[in-house]
Parts: sequence; C-alpha cells; structure tokens
Amino acid sequence: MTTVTYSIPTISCGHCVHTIQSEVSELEGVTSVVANQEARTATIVFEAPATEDKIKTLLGEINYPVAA
Ligand SMILES: [Cu+2]
Repeated sequence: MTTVTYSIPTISCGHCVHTIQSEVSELEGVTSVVANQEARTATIVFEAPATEDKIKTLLGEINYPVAA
C-alpha cells in the first residue's frame, strides 16, 4: 500500500473535491482518496494494479493535472 499526496492547483471548490474523490476512487487498486480544497491537494492510498502514472493520467483526463 502506498500513500502519495499530490498538489493539484486547479482545485477551487467543493465540487472539485467531490469530483476528484469520486473519479479517482473508481480506479482499481485505489483504497482512499482525500482531496483538500484549502491546501489544493489530494492524498491517495493505492496498491497494484493502480500506479502513480495511472493516477496522474486520470487526474489529467478529468482536468485536474498534478503540479510538476
Ligand atoms: Cu470546483
């Protein structure tokens, strides 16, 4: 199990938080997603088959790209 906190500058409201949490939770292997509106972060707990690359790709696809 791996826990990573991503910086996501485009988080701007509670809707963003909800969208990120519901979309990323759908990814197989993701066990927890907690997005924070104030900090503009998402802390994601995952294991195989989920990978950092898959999570980052998904976040980009839903218009919440991870900051470099
Ligand atoms: Cu929003």
